[in-house]
Amino acid sequence: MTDEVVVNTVCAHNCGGRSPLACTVRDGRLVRVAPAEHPDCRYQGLCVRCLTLPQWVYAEERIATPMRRTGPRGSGAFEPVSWDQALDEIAERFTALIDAHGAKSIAFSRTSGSSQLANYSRLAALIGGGGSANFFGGVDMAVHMGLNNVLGFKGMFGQAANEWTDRPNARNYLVWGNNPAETSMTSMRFLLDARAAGTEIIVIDSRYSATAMHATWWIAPRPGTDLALALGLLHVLIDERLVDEPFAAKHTVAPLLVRKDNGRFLRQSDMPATGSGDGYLVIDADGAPGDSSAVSNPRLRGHFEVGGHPAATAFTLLAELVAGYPPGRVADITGVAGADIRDLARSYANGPSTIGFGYGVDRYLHAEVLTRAAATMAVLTGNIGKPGSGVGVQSHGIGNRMAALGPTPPLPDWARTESIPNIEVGSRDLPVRALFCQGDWLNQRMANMDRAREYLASLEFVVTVDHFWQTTAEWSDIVLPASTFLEGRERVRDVAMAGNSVMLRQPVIPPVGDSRPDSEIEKALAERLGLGEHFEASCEDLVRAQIDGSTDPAMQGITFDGLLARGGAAALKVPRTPNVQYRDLRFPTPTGRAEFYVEALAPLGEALPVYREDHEALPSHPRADAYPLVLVQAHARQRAHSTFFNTRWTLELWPEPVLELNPADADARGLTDGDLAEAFNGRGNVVARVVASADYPPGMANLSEGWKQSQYVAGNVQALTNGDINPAQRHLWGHANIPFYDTRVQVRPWRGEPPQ
Ligand SMILES: Nc1nc2c(c(=O)[nH]1)N[C@H]1C(S)=C(S)[C@@H](COP(=O)(O)OP(=O)(O)OC[C@H]3O[C@@H](n4cnc5c(=O)[nH]c(N)nc54)[C@H](O)[C@@H]3O)O[C@H]1N2
Ligand SMILES: Nc1nc2c(c(=O)[nH]1)N[C@H]1C(S)=C(S)[C@@H](COP(=O)(O)OP(=O)(O)OC[C@H]3O[C@@H](n4cnc5c(=O)[nH]c(N)nc54)[C@H](O)[C@@H]3O)O[C@H]1N2
Ligand code: SF4
Ligand SMILES: [Mo]
Repeated sequence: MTDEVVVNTVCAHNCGGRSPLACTVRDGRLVRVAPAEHPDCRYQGLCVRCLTLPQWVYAEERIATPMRRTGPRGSGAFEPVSWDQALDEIAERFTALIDAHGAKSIAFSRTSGSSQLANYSRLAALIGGGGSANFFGGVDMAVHMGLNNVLGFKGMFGQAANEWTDRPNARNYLVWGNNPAETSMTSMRFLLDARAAGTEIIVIDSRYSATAMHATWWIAPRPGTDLALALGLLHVLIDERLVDEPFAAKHTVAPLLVRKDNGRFLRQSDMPATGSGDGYLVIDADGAPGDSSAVSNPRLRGHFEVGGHPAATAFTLLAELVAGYPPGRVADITGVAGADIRDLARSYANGPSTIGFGYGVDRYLHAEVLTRAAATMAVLTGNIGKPGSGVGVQSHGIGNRMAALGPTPPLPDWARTESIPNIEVGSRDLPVRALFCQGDWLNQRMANMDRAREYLASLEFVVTVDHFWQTTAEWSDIVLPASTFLEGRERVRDVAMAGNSVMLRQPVIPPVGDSRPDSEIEKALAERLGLGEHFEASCEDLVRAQIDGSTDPAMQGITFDGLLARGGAAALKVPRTPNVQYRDLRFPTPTGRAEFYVEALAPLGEALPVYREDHEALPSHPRADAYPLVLVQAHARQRAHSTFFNTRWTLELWPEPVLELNPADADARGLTDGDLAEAFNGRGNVVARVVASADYPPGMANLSEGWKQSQYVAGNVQALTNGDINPAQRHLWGHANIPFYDTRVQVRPWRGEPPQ
C-alpha cells in the first residue's frame, strides 16, 4: 500500500515570493508540488518553476557525500570522505588558523536564498571567541542606499514601495528598472489589476521587457542613463512650477540654507551673535533668518548672506543643478524624446503617482544617485505617504506588513563578525586566509570572476557547502552536501514572513542521500570548535521562542503550536487596506526632513544628485570604442539565479545560455539566430548562442545571470562583469554595490571548438 501525505511548507528560493507550497510525499519521496492555501488569498500562488521541485531535489548534480580534494585546486579531483573526517578536518584547520592568525583569518560567505537559521551566521559570530570575517553584500544595495539617504534609514534593504495591493490607487505607476512579469511572478497580477483600474502603467526599461509588453507607456532610456532622465524630469517639475511648494517647505530640506564654503547646512551654531545648538536656519517671508522649527513660511528660493556666511537654499542649489538638464539635452543623453520627458513630468506631478524600483537600475556604478533623484521627485511633488503615492523598491514583493518576531537566542556581547564587502576582495590586503562558503561565491557573488578566482586560489583553505556541485566547490578543499529547504529531520526548520502572513518552513522529506541540513552542519562544527553550548536549542525550539516571544500586536493570538495545528501558516492581525510607507510623513534623517541634499557627501561633491560620466555603460566611457555593447544580465524567468539550472522541464524551455542582441548589432557582426558568438572585454569572455531580438535596442545585449559553468560553451558571463567600487557608497555605508550591468563588451563569431 502506498503511503501518501501532503505537507505544507514555504518556498525558500530567492525570488522573493515566499509562496506557500503543498508538497505531496509518496512513500517518503517528494512527487508533486502545488500551491498551498495562502492565509491572505490575494497573495495565493506559486510559479511554474516550483512545479519542478521534485526534479530539483533528486537531481543527479546533487553532491552525494562529503568530498576532500586530492588533486591541485580546480582540477576536479576529489575523494569521498565521511562526515566525521570532513568536519574534523575543518575544525582542525580552523583551530590552527585561529591560533596562528586570529578568527578574522576565516571568512564566511552565504547564498542569498539561505534562511536565518541555516546560514552559519551564529557560528561565524562566535568562532575564535571574537567572530570571523564576513564576505558580504554587493547586490541589491545601491537603490536602497539612495532612498535611505533621502527618506531616512530603514535598514540596508529596507526601502520598500507601498504594498503591491496599493497599485490600483495610483493614477501613474512608474515601473523603473523592474521586470515583475519575470522576477516577481506572483505579484505581477497587481500591476495588471492596476491597469484594469485605469492606472497608467509607465515602464521605464531600456529593453522591451516582458513587463513593458503590459505597459500603457514604455520609456526606454539608454542603459545607465536613468539619472539624466530623472534630472530632466526634475528640471521640468521645477521649470513648470509643478512642485508642491508648501509640502516641500514643510517636509523637505528645500528651505534650509546651505553654506557655500563647506557645503554644510547653516546651523544656529554658525551664527556668532545669536546662536548655539543644531537648529537649521531658513529665511522667513520678510527675509530674516530664523530657526527652521519656528518659521512657518520659509523661502524656498534665493542666495543670502547670513551671519557672514554666503548661503543658498537647498532648493535653489537643486534648481541650479537641474537647470543644466533641459529636455533637449536629456534627450541627447538618454534617447528619450524631449516631449516625452515633459509629458512624463507633468503626468507624474498630477498624482497620485508611485515609483516602484527594481534592481535593474541597481547594478550601475552610481545607482544610488538615481534613487536619490527619484525620491526627490516624490518629495517635491508630495507623492509620498498616501494611497497610490510613494517611492521605493518593489522587487521581491516587499512592502507588505511584517511583524517583529521574538529574539533569537542571545549571543554574548563580543560575538560579531567583521563585514568585508565582496567587491573589495582582491583589491586590498585582507586578513583572510580561509573561506567557509555557503553556495557559489565565484559564480554568483563576485564580478570579474577570473580575478576573484585568483583570490580564491590564493587562500590556504576553502570549504563549500551546497546542494549541487558548482564552481566554488571545484576550487575548494572540502565540499559538504547540504539538504535543501524541503529536507530535514526536525518538524520545523525556520519561519518566514510574507504576504501579511507568518509561515513555518516545515521539511517535507528526510535528507536526500548523505546530505545534512545547514543547521546540523553548523551545530556539528560548533561542537568541534568548543562552541556547542550555544547550539543546544533545535531549530524548532528557536522558532517556537521567536513566535511565542513576539510582542508585536500583529502576532496577537498566533502561537507556535497553533500554527503547526493549522498547517503552518496564519494571517497577521493587520488591516486589509494596503500598507502605505511614510504615512506619518516622518523621515528619520538627521534633519527630520526628506533630504535631497546629503550633507555628508558634500566633501565628495555629491551632496546633490550629480550626474557623473565615469561609469562604463555610458557611450562617453573610454572603453566604449573597443567595447561598443552594454551587456546586462537580467534575471531570468526560468531560474531563481542558478536554482532550477538543472531541472528537466525548465531546460526544455531554455536549454542553454543565450546572448540576446539587437538584429542590427548581430547583422553587423555576421551573426544570425543560433550562431555561437563570443562576448569579450579584456576582463574575460563568454561564448553562447545568439538570439537576435528587436526587444533590445542597438548597443544593448543580455546574457542572464545564474547559468552554471558546466552550461557554457566557453567562458562565463561573470568573467566579463564590472567590479568597480563607488567611493561615495564606500564613504557613507562602508560597502559598495557591484555594478554588474555597467559592463561593456564586443561580440564576434566564435571560431573555437563547438560544444560536445
Ligand atoms: N525568475 C526570477 N525571479 C527573480 C530572480 C531570478 O533570478 N529569477 N532573482 C530575484 C532577485 S535576488 C532580484 S535582485 C530580482 C531582480 O529582478 P528585477 O528587479 O526585475 O531586476 P533585473 O531583472 O535585474 O532587471 C529589471 C529590468 O531592468 C532593465 N534594465 C537594465 N538596465 C537598465 C537601465 O539602465 N535602465 C532601466 N530603466 N532599465 C534597465 C532590464 O532590461 C530588466 O528588464 O529578481 C528576483 N526574482
Ligand atoms: N552577473 C550577475 N551576477 C549576479 C546578479 C546579476 O544581476 N548579474 N545578481 C546578483 C543578485 S541580485 C543576487 S541576489 C545574487 C544571488 O546569488 P546567490 O543567492 O548566491 O545565488 P543562487 O544561485 O540562488 O545560489 C547560489 C548557490 O547556493 C546554493 N544554495 C541555495 N540555497 C542553499 C542553502 O540553503 N544551503 C546551501 N548550503 N546552499 C544553498 C545553490 O545551490 C547555488 O549553487 O546573485 C548576484 N549575482
Ligand atoms: S520560486 Fe518564487 S514564485 Fe516560485 S514558488 Fe518559489 S517563491 Fe514562489
Ligand atoms: Mo538579488
